[in-house]
Amino acid sequence: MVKANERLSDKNIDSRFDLKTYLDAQKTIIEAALDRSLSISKPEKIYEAMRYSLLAGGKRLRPILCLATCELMGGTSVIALPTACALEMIHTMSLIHDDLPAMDNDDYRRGKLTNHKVYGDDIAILAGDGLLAYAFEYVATQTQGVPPERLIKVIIHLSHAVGAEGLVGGQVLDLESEGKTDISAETLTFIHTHKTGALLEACVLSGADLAGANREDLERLSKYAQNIGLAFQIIDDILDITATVEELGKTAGKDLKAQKVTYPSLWGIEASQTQAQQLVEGAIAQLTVYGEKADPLRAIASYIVTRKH
Ligand code: GRG
Repeated sequence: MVKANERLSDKNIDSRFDLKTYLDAQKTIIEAALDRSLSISKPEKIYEAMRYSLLAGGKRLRPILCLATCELMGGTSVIALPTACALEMIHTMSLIHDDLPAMDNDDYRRGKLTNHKVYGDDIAILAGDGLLAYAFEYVATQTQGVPPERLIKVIIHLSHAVGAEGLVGGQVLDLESEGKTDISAETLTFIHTHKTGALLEACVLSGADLAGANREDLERLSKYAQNIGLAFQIIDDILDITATVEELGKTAGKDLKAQKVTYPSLWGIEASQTQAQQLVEGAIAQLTVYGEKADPLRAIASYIVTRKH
């Protein structure tokens, strides 16, 4: 077990937990579940556009977090799988809309042409809308063996993460900040806790609530999620500078080109890396009480700062 004050390194996680094997196995389960979740119906074009982005790959970090937290809290992956898929549907819709010309305007995502480049802006908007609506339907209709009051909690977590207190609010402030050079670290953190952190927190809390977690567990897991959410975004900003197009599967160096204020532009790359590391250590400290059972969540936190894409 990693002690709260123990310095985090790849080595001490890898020595007792094979993260790659774990992530590969979870990804296989999630890819198959996503493929089953949405079949082609009429009108074919919209289903094809929805499936194009939903099945385009990606790390599947959000569903993996949901399954891992549910299991940590004594639940099974079976009860969490529909919610895990719904979280990936919501994440995918946010990527489709983010890539649109009216938003971040990108041609590539997950190593493929963006949805609007293949299907046009109109269908891409509707594909995102379709995925968003379907995510909620999917949770409500496909979850089995969970009391309805727990499902309502999940719906609240998902809707909170989507709305003005989550993705939408973060995106609005991000758009408003474009071209401004006087963005403070506080504003930047507001953007990212909403745009990135809220959905990651919803993954963890939904998984926990499906398993019937108590208030103390939810508080610990919430802090864990907030820390990894911010660390995730700091690393995202660093990778935008240091990683290649091939590694990222999307345009690299975009922030610099757009003269966007980011964590590395405020603090420098090294200080940003240190900050992300400290956040992950703080996240891992929340897991101490769970012993080795929490190794998957520890390893996921460690992966967030060591990832290359
Ligand atoms: C939710 C109604 C509604 C609208 C969406 C466009 C928008 C509003 C919000 C933007 C949200 C966004 C794109 C945030 C960035 C989050 C982020 C860091 C994405 C990259 O996540 P990864 O690295 O991607 O996990 P993969 O491809 O691995 O899944």
